[in-house]
Amino acid sequence: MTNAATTRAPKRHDLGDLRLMMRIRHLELRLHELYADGLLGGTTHTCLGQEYVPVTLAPLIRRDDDVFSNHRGHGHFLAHGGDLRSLLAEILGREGGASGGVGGSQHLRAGRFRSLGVQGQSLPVAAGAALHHQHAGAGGLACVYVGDGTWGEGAVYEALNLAALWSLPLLVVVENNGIAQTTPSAAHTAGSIGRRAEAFGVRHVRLDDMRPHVLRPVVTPVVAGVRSGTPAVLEFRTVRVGPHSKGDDTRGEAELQRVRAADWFRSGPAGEREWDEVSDAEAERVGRAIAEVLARPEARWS
Ligand SMILES: Cc1ncc(C[n+]2csc(CCOP(=O)(O)OP(=O)(O)O)c2C)c(N)n1
Repeated sequence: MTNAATTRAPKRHDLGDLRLMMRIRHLELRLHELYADGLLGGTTHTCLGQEYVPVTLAPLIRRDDDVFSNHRGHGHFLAHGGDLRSLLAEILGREGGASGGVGGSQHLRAGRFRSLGVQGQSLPVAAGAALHHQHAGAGGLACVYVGDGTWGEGAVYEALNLAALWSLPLLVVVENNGIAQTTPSAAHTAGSIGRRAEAFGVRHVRLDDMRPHVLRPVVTPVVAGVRSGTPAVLEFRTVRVGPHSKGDDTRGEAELQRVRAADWFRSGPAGEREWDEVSDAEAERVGRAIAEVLARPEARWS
């Protein structure tokens, strides 16, 4: 198990990373407003606070890799090459959505990127995709995003077992935000994710920083190792800044204050010249996309 907390790196974000993080942030903020205004049907789970995780990994994942996302997948989708308007159209049930506008927030598809909300289901499927990549021999991998609460699903361990046994190119990305819906991790996880991975002989790296340019040099060799058959678990220690879904946040004020203080969006500006400029530009970009998508006809079942 490695603890990869680093504090000596330069402060500045890469501009491309910052733009993408801001785009995801402003999208997620607007989705809560759209829901409140009755313009978003069904449900949605935002990744507020966690945007930097897929942004860190994005340049390391190839278009021919398989990416499996979960219920909190908007940031994953955008970071792994999904289009903003097709995401919005899917969430808002309009024409041109990533899954025809009838799947909604949890059913996104772009190339070899797919999301589904059933916890734990994706790990065995990702292990199967990793087996395919192993057979194909082109250095591809399967990357799967899960939350800490999902480690309560037995399928996680079946997949880890086979990944280790067969040396599968499987990258498990854990966004450990310390809570599963309303249950704090301490109330649902005995031991630790690191020790559980270790029990199968699967490499585990814990990541405490929240800046892509600091994290990327740490995860790059791990991803390269996965491509050559050393499966790995990357555990990002992160925060869920928003509610679980729409208005369902049961955390007390003290905990919410701790979480907000750790949010990259609030704690970032020191030494970042372009922060406000990039934030405003991305907010505007998201606003334009929403206006355009809302003007489209509703998606139809065919
Ligand atoms: C098999 C299954 N059981 C229950 C749910 C309902 N559910 C959706 S998200 C969630 C909590 C997930 O927690 P975690 O894995 O920590 O991810 P987070 O929401 O914190 O990102 C639950 C219980 C589900 N989607 N799938």
